Order: sequence, then structure tokens, then C-alpha cells
Amino acid sequence: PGNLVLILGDQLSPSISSLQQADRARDRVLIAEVSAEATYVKHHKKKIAFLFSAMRHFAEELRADGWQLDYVRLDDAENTGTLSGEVARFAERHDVRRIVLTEPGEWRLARDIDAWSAELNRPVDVLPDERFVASREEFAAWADGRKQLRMEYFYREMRRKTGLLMDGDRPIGGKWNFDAENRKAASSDLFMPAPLGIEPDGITREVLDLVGREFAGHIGDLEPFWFAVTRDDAEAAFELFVREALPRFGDFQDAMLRGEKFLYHSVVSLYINAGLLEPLAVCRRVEAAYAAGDVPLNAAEGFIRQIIGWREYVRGIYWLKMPDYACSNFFGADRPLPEFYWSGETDMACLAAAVRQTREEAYAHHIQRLMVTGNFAMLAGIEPRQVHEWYLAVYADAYEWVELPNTLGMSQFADGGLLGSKPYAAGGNYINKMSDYCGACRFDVKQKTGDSACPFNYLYWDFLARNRDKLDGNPRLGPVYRTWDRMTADKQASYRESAAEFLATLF
Ligand code: FAD
Ligand code: DLZ
Ligand code: SF4
Repeated sequence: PGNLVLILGDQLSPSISSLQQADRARDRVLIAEVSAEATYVKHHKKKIAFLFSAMRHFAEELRADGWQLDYVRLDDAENTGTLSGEVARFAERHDVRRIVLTEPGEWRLARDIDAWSAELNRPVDVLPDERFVASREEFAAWADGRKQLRMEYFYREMRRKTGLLMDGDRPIGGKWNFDAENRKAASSDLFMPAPLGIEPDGITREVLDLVGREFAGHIGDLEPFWFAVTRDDAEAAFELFVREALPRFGDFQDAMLRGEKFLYHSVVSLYINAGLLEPLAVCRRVEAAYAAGDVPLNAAEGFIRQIIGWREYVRGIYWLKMPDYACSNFFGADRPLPEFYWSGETDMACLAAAVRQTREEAYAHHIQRLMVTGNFAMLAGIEPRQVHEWYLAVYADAYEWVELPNTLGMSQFADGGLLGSKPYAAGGNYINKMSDYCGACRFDVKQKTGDSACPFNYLYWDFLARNRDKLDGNPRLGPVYRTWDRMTADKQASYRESAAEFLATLF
């Protein structure tokens, strides 16, 4: 008998550790579409279609490469609907000695897998996911004994470990981080690159039919469907980004523009997270583009920091702190998620744009997620768990290991400052500076209170006043609270009244 090698939907890499140790002649691979994974939150239709099509294409590649493989389709009559069920069914079909897989990205699934050995009466080998630069143990060792965790210091370790943009033991350019140069607002007369769109092939068409039929109640537009679903096409999409968008990636990283969904972003997180692109290879390519003089240092460093810095750091925090992390609620926020997060129906132009493009593309870029939808939810006091479940459902790149720390930690400050040092709270002024949304909005970003005022303006002060007992000690907020204290009591009261009136209309 051979082993069962289970490949999860976000493990579509030929280099995955479970395949590396397996034997084509003896072992057999299982890839399964199951409703439990597609519905534990109601994932965006495009996300499910992307993953199922990428899984089917990967299965074909493995077969062509000589692997024996069972592929279970969602609509196969016998499909039990869960990964545990499909592994059990496989073990009935075939003589299985051991079950082997690479560790899953989510705690929820890791806990299920812990029970398999007893349930199936066979050894289960869970191997480390070597696609990350730092192992979970390495991150834990780095974090151990530190009073405070900060991405910047961890990032420097990853630069040293990988040698990316290093000149011996010094960072190229004399600085580790060029973020201060990366805050320009964009204007719509700039050249706008577009991500590479791929025409759906027969396999994708079949999946689109299936998803349209089976997940009609999930958020999002299924078509036009243009994501890459193979490694080759994902690599082509990344190459186009390096050529056309990367040179300006740094400068306009925080910019937002009406009608421009992608700006100079790479739109590769979905490919990296599913295994179609390797994070380190992507960074080496960007380093080479810098070395060749094709892109400036602030762009190359900024991009590489997102991947070997932020991406690795949030994953480390996730495994360090789960399962308790998911329950974090530093501010005790308890309002329900407003309906417009699903529909996009709101007069706030920035939020309407972010939600509509999320519905269309299962994509919004970082500043939209952080400073528009995330900022609003925090200011309005939405329960973090509901905010988290929304982000996990609506983005094509969302898996809990990366989404949860970004949402609860970075965007909601629900962990009280474990992941980042201060809440990303901002009034309308910030959004106005970084975008052209306000010009098209029924609200007036210059007005602070009253019916026509931008809601971000009064919600911002209401949030700070409401949570003063929790935030007063934060050195980065000292000047903000001093500004609040200098306001007249009337002014303070009118901020709080406007906020109360607005929130009363929302819920
Ligand atoms: P680019 O802007 O081109 O960045 C390049 C790459 O860097 C990305 O592809 C991604 O792999 C990586 N990266 C950038 N920022 C981060 C970050 N903060 N954490 C981890 N990786 C990062 N990213 C996800 O991959 N999945 C998520 O579920 C997710 N949820 C988020 C939720 C919130 C509330 C916030 C504020 C951010 C979230 N992010 C998430 C991080 C980030 O917004 C996305 O990675 C990015 O927008 C993806 O688009 P892109 O590929 O065009 O990225
Ligand atoms: C996200 C997802 C979806 C929608 N469907 C499947 C599936 O049918 N089969 C599968 O193996 N994996 C799927 N996934 C990805 C898993 O949810 C993912 O592996 C875990 O969340 C761990 O990151
Ligand atoms: Fe958003 Fe306020 Fe600007 Fe309207 S005025 S787009 S609500 S920031």
C-alpha cells in the first residue's frame, strides 16, 4: 500500500512539501472540491471559481507529470462535502498506509486534521509549509521574550535571512525602509496599467457554470472572469506588473482613484496565497528588476517588504496567537455590520466605490481595505468578528492566516496593539488627500458636523472620545487628544451628537 497525499485548495505548488516527499509510483494524490470549504464563510463567487479552476488545472498538471490522482468534483454524487469525509472515502477506495499533507493555513482545519489519525486509524503526517520564509517555530523564537512585536524589526531579520536587497550585512541604499517616499496622491491623467486578463478556457467555463448554479446566494459577480488559473498565466500576469506597474508601485502605493480599481498594485496576492506563485521567487524577480535599473529602490523595497515583511509577520502572529486571537475585541465594539458592506448602497462615495469593486472583482487594494472599509468599521464600532467574516468572504486572496491579523490587528486594533502600534483611524481629510472620491460624494469633506458633513469627520472624534480610557496612554495619540481637549464643550458635543444621529440611521 502507498500513502494518501492530500493537497488543499491553497497548496497548488509542485514544490509543496507533501509532494516533495512522495513517490509517484507508490503514493496517490487527493484533491477535493468540498462544500464545507466553500461555505464556512460564504466566499465570493469569483474566489470559489478561481480556486476550483486552479485546482482542476493543477490536477491536470500533476497527472501529466506522472502522478496518480483522485480528483473529487463538487457535484460528484458521492461527495461527502467535507475534507474529512473525502479523506475517509479515499481510504475506503484505496489501500492507504499513511495520510500525508502539508500543514493547512487555517487553525480551524488544523484542529480537524488532529482528529484524523484516530478517526481513520492510520498515521497522519503533517509537514511544514516551506513556501514561507520563516517557519512558525522561527517566528515564535523571534517573538519570544520581546516586550513588543513590530513588523519592522522582523522584516530586517527576513532581509538578512534572504539576502534580498542587501549589500553584505547592510541594506542597499543605506536604509531598510523607504515608506516615507511612498505616499503620493495619484491623478487620473497618469498612465494606468491594467492587470493581465486571461480568457476562460473550457475547464474554467465548466467551473463558472458550477459556481453560478451552486453558490448563487454568495456575494459577487462571477463574470467577467479574468483571473489566471495556472502557474504559467500567473507568472505572465506578474511579469506584466513588473514591467508596467512596479516602477510606480512605491510612489502611489497609498493612492486611490475613482474608476481605477488596481492602480499600480500587483494583484498577485490570490496567486501567491493559492500556490501559483512562490513568494520568494517573486521577490527575487523584483530585486533583479531593481539591479537591472528598471525600477527605483523605493518601489522594489516597498514591494519586497509587503511580502517578506508583512505577509510573513501576520502569519507568524496568527499561529502564535490562535485560537484566542479570533475573539479579540479591545474596544468591546458590538454593532452589526451595515448592510451596505454587501450591497454597496451608500451615499458615502469612498465606501460605495470600495464595496462595488469588491463585488465586481473580489479585489480591493490595501488602502481601500485599511483606510476606507476598515477605518469606517472601527470608527463606527462594528463587532470585529463580523468585520473579519466579511473580509474573509469577499476577497479572492483571503485565508484566515493572513486575513485575520490584517483585519483584527492592523485595521480594527482589536488586539489592543499587539500587531501594530496605533489604530489606523482617520477622518475624511485623509481620504480626500489620497483620493478623488470626495468630489463625487453627497457629503462635504470640509464640514465637520451636521447632515451634510462627511461622516468620517465626526465618527473619528466620536471614536476617540468614546475609547479614551483605552487609548489615552498611547504616545502616538497624545497630540490628537490634546486637540480634542482644546475644543469647546459645545464643539465636542456637536461631534458626538452628529455621530449618534448618523449611527442611528445606519442600524
Ligand atoms: P500589492 O499592493 O501589489 O502588494 C504586493 C503583495 O504584498 C501582495 O500581493 C501580498 O502578497 C503582499 N502584501 C501586501 N500587504 C500585505 C499585508 N498587509 N499582509 C500580507 N500580505 C501583504 N492580504 C491577503 O493576501 N489576504 C487577505 O485576506 C487580506 N486581508 C486584508 C484585510 C485587511 C483589513 C487589510 C487592511 C489588508 C488585508 N490584506 C490581505 C493585505 C493587502 O491588502 C493585500 O495583500 C493586497 O491588497 C493584495 O493586493 P495586491 O496583490 O495588488 O497587493
Ligand atoms: C477556500 C477553499 C475553497 C473555497 N474550497 C476548497 C475546496 O473545495 N477544497 C480544498 O481543499 N480547499 C478549498 N479551499 C481552501 C481551504 O479552505 C484552505 O486550504 C484552508 O482554508 C487552509 O488555508
Ligand atoms: Fe468618503 Fe467623506 Fe470623502 Fe464622502 S466626503 S467620499 S464619505 S471621505
